[in-house]
Amino acid sequence: MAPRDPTLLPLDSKYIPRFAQIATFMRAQYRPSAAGLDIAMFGVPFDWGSSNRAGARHGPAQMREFSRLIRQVHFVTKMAPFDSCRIADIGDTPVNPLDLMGTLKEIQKFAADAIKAGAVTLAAGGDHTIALPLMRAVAQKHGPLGMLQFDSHPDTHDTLLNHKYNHATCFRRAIEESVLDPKRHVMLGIRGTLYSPDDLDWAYAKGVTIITIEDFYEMGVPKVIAKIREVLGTNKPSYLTIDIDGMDPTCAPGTGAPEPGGIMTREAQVILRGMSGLNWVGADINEVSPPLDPMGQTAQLANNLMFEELCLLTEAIERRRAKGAPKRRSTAKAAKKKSRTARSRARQR
Ligand SMILES: [Mn+2]
Repeated sequence: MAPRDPTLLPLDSKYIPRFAQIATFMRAQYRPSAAGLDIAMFGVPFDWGSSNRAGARHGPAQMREFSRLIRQVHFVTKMAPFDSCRIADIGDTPVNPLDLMGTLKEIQKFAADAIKAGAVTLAAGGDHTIALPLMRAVAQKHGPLGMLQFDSHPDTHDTLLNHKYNHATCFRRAIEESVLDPKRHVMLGIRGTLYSPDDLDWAYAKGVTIITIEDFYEMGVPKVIAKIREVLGTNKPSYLTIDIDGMDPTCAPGTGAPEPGGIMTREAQVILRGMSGLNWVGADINEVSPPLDPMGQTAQLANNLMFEELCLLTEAIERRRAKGAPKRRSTAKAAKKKSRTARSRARQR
């Protein structure tokens, strides 16, 4: 298949060594805006919503550097996102490390501009706070969103350190603002010591589906996939957020609040591949903290999961495109007519 836009193909590592040239996500082309794109990848170098060990502000830079290793075709499905969609890295959102609330506004505006230009957003954080402004922008277009949240923490506290906007409260705010529909919200991988025994009660009371790590290992991967699909549904708009601390710390040590006993790499890959056919309208990956993992093992994993997200978004765009296209029957009729005309012309010759 010819690529949708040959000028937007990533650097091909078969011909241009991986260590050469400027780093972008997955070696994609850089574009200064989302105009003309189907999918806009960007960084959100923000970590002033972190309550403890920061460093995720450096996540996008390290992820770009390590994403030189990503190739262009999915190993299992053979999907080639850069062939069927127009995809580029549009840089980072504006940020001001001395202004939390102002930066959240900037992130939201940046994402909203990309969406207005016609693109679906795929962001790399940044701490998990970034999901709130990103989802606000996506919900402006699609209404309240369903969501799969890979995470070890629920992020549905009311306040942390007396502050309402941070990486432990973002999804409580999203539900309160009707950006996120709690009935179509699945948390996956929740674990770790609690502040108090009722930490999860608010989310349960709202109707959030919480698959704790205990549930996860009891159910097994196929049942977990089926449950997520059932809750999100295939038609309504869904958002995918991956907090890298949902992964086991042996797989992803470089994150602010690691919780032992989490999801392993292979399990995460299989679950994400089980999410095809859903109506994904945006995605992010977050909480990669390079100062806590200068070797980049965490970023390396994050990039592979980001590629899975890119494939899910691509497939959802293809499905929406096919729905918008004329029905197959009329296309077949037109083709038949065309070939008849061609045949009669050939006869005339
Ligand atoms: Mn989180």
